[in-house]
Formats: sequence, structure tokens, C-alpha cells
Amino acid sequence: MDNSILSVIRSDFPILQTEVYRHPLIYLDNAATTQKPRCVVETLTKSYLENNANVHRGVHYLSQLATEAHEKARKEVADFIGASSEREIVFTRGCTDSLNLVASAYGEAFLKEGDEVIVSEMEHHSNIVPWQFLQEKKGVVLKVIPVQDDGTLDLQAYKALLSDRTRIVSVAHMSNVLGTVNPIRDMVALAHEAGAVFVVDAAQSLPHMPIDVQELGADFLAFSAHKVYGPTGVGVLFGREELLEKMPPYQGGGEMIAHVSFKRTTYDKLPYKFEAGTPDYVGTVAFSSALAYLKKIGYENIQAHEAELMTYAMEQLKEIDDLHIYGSAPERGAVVSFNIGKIHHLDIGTLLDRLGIAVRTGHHCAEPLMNRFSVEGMVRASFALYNTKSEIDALANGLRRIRKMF
Ligand code: C6P
Repeated sequence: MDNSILSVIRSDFPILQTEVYRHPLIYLDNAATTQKPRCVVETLTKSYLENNANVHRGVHYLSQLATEAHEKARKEVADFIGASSEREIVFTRGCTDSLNLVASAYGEAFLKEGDEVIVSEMEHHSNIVPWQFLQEKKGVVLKVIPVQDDGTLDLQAYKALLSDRTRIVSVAHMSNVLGTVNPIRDMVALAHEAGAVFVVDAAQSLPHMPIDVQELGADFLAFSAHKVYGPTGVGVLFGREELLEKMPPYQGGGEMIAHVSFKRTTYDKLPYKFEAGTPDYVGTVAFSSALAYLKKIGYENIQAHEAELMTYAMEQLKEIDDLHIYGSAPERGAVVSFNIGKIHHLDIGTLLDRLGIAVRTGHHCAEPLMNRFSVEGMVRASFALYNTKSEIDALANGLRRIRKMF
């Protein structure tokens, strides 16, 4: 990306001007959460200052304004990911909540003892633990696609795991640790041949690549707004209408009902059946600002810029003695995890922080993957559309200094 364009983009993110211990902030923890452009924060503020009323409840002016904005945001999300209609977009609290919704509601209704769920060894805990609940409650069998040394999934093993007992396959589109982008379309086709439904965890992919749920063939797809330049507290579950229609509600309360009586309660239509309680209608509208911002920049520009950053980062990191990068998948997003010799990942993260460089350290909520690579933790640098090559230089210089200290 041209430097002048990049500096305009950076000026949209006021937080990037922060100083940390007298160093300019270098924010390389984007896989945990991205920073927010000014337009998103302004939408949040404007909604609270000018447009705040509970949605779907009031006949009054403000409630109608808020409802219209919230439902428009839903339509924009549907269009953004190629859903057939707004009825397929359930607003949740985040990707974790979305995955729990599928596991709980679909699992509760359609899975029984001995049925099989397939996940992969590179999953985030959010795509493991909800399925383990079903293991405990219902005797569902959890099967795991192994990760190979290069950080790709073993697709032969995947094929062998599929059986006529497979009911669900739930896999990350992109690993939050290795950056590996999985061949979801092919994996979906195989799952469908076996008669299973496919859940895509798109928490890490949507910030970096356009997603079309029809093209992927996904039955369900989950993500968080806060990783896509949007606010915290908002997530999305896309679900094919016919599946959502068949599923029982996830939680009970206001919003999700048609009629309540002590004799019999009936539920609202899609997607409200799955949205008990007051939704974060301010957050959803701010999320639609984030999506508009992404569209304005254009995924093609984001992808080109991030690919350039990744190539540069790999070149720089490979120059550092004893630095080991985990995974080398040919298809990978803007995330790189590594260790340096025997230096503890936490020490590296803490020392980088003193230089103003924010990275994540630890198990990255992917303990099985850490076990796979026989480590307790890793250091992770993850990039976004506003990062620069000079920030990568600062990271590499910082790492060289740290290596010398031990
Ligand atoms: N990963 C990371 O630093 P929530 O916390 O609900 O917004 O997203 C959960 C989640 C699900 N799947 C994947 C692949 C993820 O990476 C995450 C969140 C962050 O890697 C925070 S742990």
C-alpha cells in the first residue's frame, strides 16, 4: 500500500498515536482484537447521544429509529457475507457465544449418544469446549483432525474420520496461532457427502479476506465484530434458514417469544427466536460502520497490503538466530507465532512491551495446538490493515536485542 494512503488510514485510528514507555505504540496484537477507526467510535457515541432507545419494543419515535438502524445493520451483515436473508443472521455476544449457540441448540435437538463431531487440533478453545459439553451431556464422540508439521490439517486423516455417524464438522477458517487458512470449501463438500453439517469459525478469517457463505457452502459461520474493526460485545451466527428453523431456542427471555403463558409459550420467528434479551443495538450499528469502512478500503487492498507485510515479516524474522516459526502453510493469513531458543515467551512479550510493541504470548486459547508442537506457549505477532514495514523492523530489532540479553 502506498505510504500516503497508509498514513491516511492510520490517521483514522487515533489510538495508534499512543506512546508506550516513551515509544510509539506498535500494535501487533490484532488477532486478539483490532483497533477501531474513528467512524466506529463516532457511531457508538452518536447512537448513545442521539438515538438511544430499546429496540423492537416501543411505538415511540426513538425506539423506531433505533430499531430501524439495528435491523439495517443486520441486513448489511447478511449482504456482507452473502447470506440469503436477514433471517439467517443471529446477533450474539461474540464468536464464542455463536459457537455455543450452535453446539447447544443444534446439539441438544439432533445429537445423541454415539454421534460424532469432528473438530481440528488447531481449534480455539471456543470451538472445542462447547462440543465437550455435548460429550459429557449426551455421550457424543469428539474426533480430532491432526495438524501436520507445516501447520496444515491432515486431510487424509479428515477423510478417514468422516463416517455415517458424523453429524457435525466444526473447523476454523484461519488459525489464530499458525495463520493457516484451511481449505474449507473442500472440507465442506466432504462433510456434506457424509451427511454432516459444517460449522465455520471465521473469527480470524473475516478481518483478512472476503467471505461468501454460499461459496464456502457453510451451514453455520461464526465471528466476532471486535476482530473486524467493530465494537466488543457483538457477534454473528450465520445459519442456513432451514437449519435455524428446526433448532430449538438457545436461551429464554424477552425478545425471543411470540406469546407467553403458564400453559404454553411460543417462540418468535427467525432470527429473534435466538436473541433473548435486549440486544446490543448500539454495537450492531457501530459494527455496520466497521463493515462500511472495510468496504471503503477494499479487501483487495487489505489482502495485498497484509501479504506484503507477511512476506516482509517472515524475511525479517528468519534472519534472527534461534528464532523458530511455527507452521509454514502455503495459504496463510497475517499471523505469525514463534519462540526464540529457550527464552520464555512471556519474557519476550514483556520486554517487547517495554519497547512499545504489543504482541500476545502464551497458549493463545489453543492448548491442544501447543501440545501438538510440544510447547507451553508462543509469541504471536498479528497484523492489520494499518501496520507498516517499519513496525516490523522495530519488532525484529527488539527481538534481536532480547536474544542478546539471554
Ligand atoms: N481469539 C486470540 O487472541 P471471542 O473471544 O468470542 O471474540 O472469539 C473467540 C475465538 C474463536 N475462534 C478463534 C479462531 C479465535 O481466534 C477466537 C478469539 C483471540 O486469538 C482471543 S482468545
